[in-house]
Amino acid sequence: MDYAIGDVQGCFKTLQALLKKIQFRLDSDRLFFLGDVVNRGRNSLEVLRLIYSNRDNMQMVLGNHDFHLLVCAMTERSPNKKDTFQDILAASDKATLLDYLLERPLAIENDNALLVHAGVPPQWGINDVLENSKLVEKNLKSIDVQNFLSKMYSNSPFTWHDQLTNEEKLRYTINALMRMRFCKSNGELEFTHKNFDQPPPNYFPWFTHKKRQMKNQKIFFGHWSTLQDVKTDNIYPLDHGCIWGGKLSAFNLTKNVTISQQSLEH
Ligand SMILES: [Mn+2]
Repeated sequence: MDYAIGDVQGCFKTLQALLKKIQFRLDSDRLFFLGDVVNRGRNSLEVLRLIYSNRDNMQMVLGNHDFHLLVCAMTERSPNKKDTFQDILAASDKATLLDYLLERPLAIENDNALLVHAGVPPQWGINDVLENSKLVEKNLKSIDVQNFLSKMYSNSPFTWHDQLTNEEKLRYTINALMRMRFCKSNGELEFTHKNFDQPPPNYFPWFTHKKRQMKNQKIFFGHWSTLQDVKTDNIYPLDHGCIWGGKLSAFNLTKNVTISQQSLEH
């Protein structure tokens, strides 16, 4: 069986309970983590070690928290007060784990489903997603990765257009795929609002735009824990707020059912 799993955010205890609940088998099952496997929770190191040690059966896309960890570990930026990944920064296997994260993709295409952390801007089709992700992934694997990471931490550009510099295109790709919630129909981003029911004026949740390119393809994503009962075709939000006392969920991609575990972190 294949499963997509929402934002773990260091909730190792709940993750273990969820894997028990789905009767996860290393010899026959595969897990696809939707990013933000670390930070905010108590056991980021254990979660990342588990995924790394089972890397033949477990895959993940990068989320904004995973990316933030890389930036804090490899540039002059310091963790902020809410960050809880100091266990990774102090670990004896830190280099191995960070190298593993640097090699992760921003998007995974699996059997006509796309797995991504935050979403896909309305103006992009599958090829735009994969091609632009590849450019970011190439930089993450390059020898100049520290310099690259130090330039990627910014909200701009908010809109995509062909005249952007390569650096701007890389930043837009990272922000769209890892951080987006609301946007305009042309893909103009916004990072302040989080509540589904209170969109900023003239912005809408990225998956509700009528002319969205990827309407006919399933998209599994995390990042937006306040999404409740979304009834949009082909849209599968799987961050069910484990870190906030909600649930950690696994979607069985073979049987099309969601299995959830109540958070054990509080
Ligand atoms: Mn996120």
